[in-house]
Amino acid sequence: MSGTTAVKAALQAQRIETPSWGFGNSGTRFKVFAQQGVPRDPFEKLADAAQVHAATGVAPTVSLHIPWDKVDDYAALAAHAADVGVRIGMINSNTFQDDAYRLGSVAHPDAAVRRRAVDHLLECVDIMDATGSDSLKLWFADGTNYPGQDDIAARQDRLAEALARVYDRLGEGQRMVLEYKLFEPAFYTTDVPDWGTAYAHCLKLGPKAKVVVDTGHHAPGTNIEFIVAILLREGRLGAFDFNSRFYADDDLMVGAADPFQLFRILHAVRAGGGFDPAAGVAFMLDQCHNIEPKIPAMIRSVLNVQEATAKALLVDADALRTAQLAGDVLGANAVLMDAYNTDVRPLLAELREEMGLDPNPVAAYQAGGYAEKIVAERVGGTQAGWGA
Ligand code: AOS
Ligand code: ZN
Ligand code: ZN
Repeated sequence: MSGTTAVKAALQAQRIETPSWGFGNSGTRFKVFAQQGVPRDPFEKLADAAQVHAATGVAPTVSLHIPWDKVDDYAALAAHAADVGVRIGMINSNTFQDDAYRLGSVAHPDAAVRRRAVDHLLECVDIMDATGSDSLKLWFADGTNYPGQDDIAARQDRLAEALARVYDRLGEGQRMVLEYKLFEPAFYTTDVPDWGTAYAHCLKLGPKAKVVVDTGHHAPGTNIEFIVAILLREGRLGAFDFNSRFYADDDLMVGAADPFQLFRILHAVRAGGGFDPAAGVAFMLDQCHNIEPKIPAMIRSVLNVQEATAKALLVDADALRTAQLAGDVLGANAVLMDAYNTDVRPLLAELREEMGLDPNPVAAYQAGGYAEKIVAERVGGTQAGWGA
């Protein structure tokens, strides 16, 4: 295989998962700007996600969020996904929106609240069984706001106990992925604030527990590619939640704020063997499109990941190794920058044509009439939103 053919093959094999909640209305705590044609239920969210896959050819799975995507019949939801051309991806739990969780969920001081949270997580595994999903995605809003509010280590013990109960319930071929976040909604301590804490819990649990790196969940200046390299080296990188940020957890389109950082992260993925499907890394988008139209924004995001991936794949690995071993600092850096500065859009356009797709997926979606159709059809009912 020539270099370009291998790069194209890797790009064609890459899978990028979209989030059901990215198709619903969203906003900040100041205002949710409603958009016309937004899905009214999980079935319509899957139909919108299928448009992203149809346009890009690499986004065949959709993350669900429970209870935002609660339905009576999950097998029917999975069948609907297949009908529209996608599959159910990760099941995201929610232990942050009930009044009971004011002081936390799995780390709450009250055992009854912890039980309620664990019951929800176990229900999510039932939903994995019913939908064929292989991953339970855990993000906990647990933490404290004031020094002295609760015992830091005791909260870790409670968290570990809850995680172990859920881990034991996982079936054959199922896994859990644990996401960390520096702060928000808790402002003094967060119970899973960083990759080290997540990794420590995963290590204790066993090989079916892996870490999720959400690119918006670090302190400014954090070297995310270093974290990625370490987790891959330890076989514990479970998934990415891709998005981009200027300040905190902005959840903007991936690659919008800092395309060079995205490239560096994906270079670390490639160097650590993370593009090999056997590595089991899920490339997920965790974004909210507050002011931009949602489906084209999701398509744009997929393209941004593809462009950064293509550049990472174009890094001349042999030349890089030679320069590194020779101590050629400038030469090694130049190899990386040459790849980053390559315009990969013609290569991706060519690949799409080879895949029978329109070379310009955003334009193809916009010309297809789907946006007008959903605005006309989706009247009545309540439009789904972040949190509903
Ligand atoms: C929260 O900040 C995390 O990024 C979560 O991954 C996610 O956005 C939330 O659970 C919605 O599903
Ligand atoms: Zn996330
Ligand atoms: Zn987040």
